[in-house]
Amino acid sequence: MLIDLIKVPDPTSIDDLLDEPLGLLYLASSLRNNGYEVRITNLSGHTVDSWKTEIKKADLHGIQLYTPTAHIGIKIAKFIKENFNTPVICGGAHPTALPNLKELSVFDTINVGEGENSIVEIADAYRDKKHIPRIIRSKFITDLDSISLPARDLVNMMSFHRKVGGKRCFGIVGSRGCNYKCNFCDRSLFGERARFRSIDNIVEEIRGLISDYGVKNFEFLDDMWTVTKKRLREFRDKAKELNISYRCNGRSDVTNKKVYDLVYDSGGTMICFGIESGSQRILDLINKQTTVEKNFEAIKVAQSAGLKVMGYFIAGFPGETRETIQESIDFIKKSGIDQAQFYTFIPLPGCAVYKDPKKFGITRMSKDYDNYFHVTGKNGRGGKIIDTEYLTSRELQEEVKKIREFLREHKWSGGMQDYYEKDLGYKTN
Ligand code: B12
Repeated sequence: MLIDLIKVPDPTSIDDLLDEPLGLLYLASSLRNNGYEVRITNLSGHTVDSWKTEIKKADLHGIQLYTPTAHIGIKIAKFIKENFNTPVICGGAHPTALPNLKELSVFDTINVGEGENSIVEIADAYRDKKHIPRIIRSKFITDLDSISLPARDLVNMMSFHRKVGGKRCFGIVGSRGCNYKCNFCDRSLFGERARFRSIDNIVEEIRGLISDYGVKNFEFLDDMWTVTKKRLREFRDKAKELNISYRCNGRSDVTNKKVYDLVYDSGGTMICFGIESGSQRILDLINKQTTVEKNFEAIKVAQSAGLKVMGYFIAGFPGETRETIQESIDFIKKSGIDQAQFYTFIPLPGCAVYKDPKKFGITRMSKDYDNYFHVTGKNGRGGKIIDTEYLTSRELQEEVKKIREFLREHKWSGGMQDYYEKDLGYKTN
């Protein structure tokens, strides 16, 4: 039985061809281990309609849906139904947050949650012509080492071009879930408590990537890489002989020079903090559980350990004013951070703001999910979803222009991603 897993194109992205579709490759691996033949149809880079010639018949089609591009995934599902009349299932962050959405009626089965186990159950049911519920809620996989490594051999890995520090880099997910409760984040997919892969399991993946592709530069995509020193120490000891470099995410509230030394000593070259804002009021509204001071300190301490520091910022979280946006810009200027990325706030389904917009002072919230993209790049489109008591979406767009101007003019020391340089004309030292 042939199963076709489809990566939906993302025209909202500045560069849709940076990363392999890791979630689908995890599913593919699991299906293959259970005797299924799998094809990945990667539609990245296609314009909204040019994908049609790429879709070929299979016994079962599976589509991953993110909120801003779900409408394209739905179109693809309708195309498959009209042309082949074969079963189409979906999963991913969007249906996990909103499984009962009317627009999803084209799908025969909807998977809620992580899919490595449930997709096999679903495929078995289709193969054996057995009834299954339309919505399948999968349980969190407690032992992440039991999941087989992503089937990267099904795609041309060298066609993806994410670079960190000027070198090609592959993504690795070291843990799933997050223990924090930021009000902008939807945690329905991986849950509210982090689950960790063993260091041996991660090192095994890295060894495979080095021997298959010769790539020695990585990016840990998960939120919790730096939260325990014990794991970092073990990773440092076990990864030493591999001579790798990597970028990872960190948290300023657990700042401790030892943590950053361990990151550096295990090959870390850059750490990314969710700084979010230069205003304490906004950090508190987000429930970030850290302070502006700690953010400053974390940047300095990480830099003193030899790491470059990147900060993710949000513009337009409810409560934001022109003044607080200026505080974020001032923060960047004062902190000496090496790189920064700004995202306009989007109340992604499932996050606390989406669930109770009034509580956060939202006066209008669009449910036009096609416009739920939050990339500040690509000519500053995105982020026009809410008006608040403090800032309208029109005012936010004016501020975005200022932010883009600032990002272009500021002298960065971190070596920007090529696509940002192209989009914004960033200056690097
Ligand atoms: C890393 C990451 C990225 C990387 C992805 C790297 C990669 N190689 O895939 C990059 C930077 C490219 C990225 C981009 C975007 N991201 Co992102 N990303 C994440 C992050 C941090 C981790 C995701 C992860 O671990 N993936 C690993 C695999 C294992 O998980 P997965 O892909 O979701 O797949 C699993 C399940 O979803 C399910 N599944 C998925 N598809 C299907 C299909 C079927 C048929 C079935 C049965 C199951 C199933 O099974 C998979 C295996 O368990 C999460 C936040 C978080 N910490 O979880 C946000 C997150 C997923 N991203 C998000 C968003 C919004 C985006 C963008 C849409 C941003 C934008 N343009 O506005 C783009 C979409 C890109 C695209 N592919 O179209 C949101 C999604 C919310 C939503 N409702 O859509 C999240 C949840 C962040 C958040 N909390 O707000 N992202």
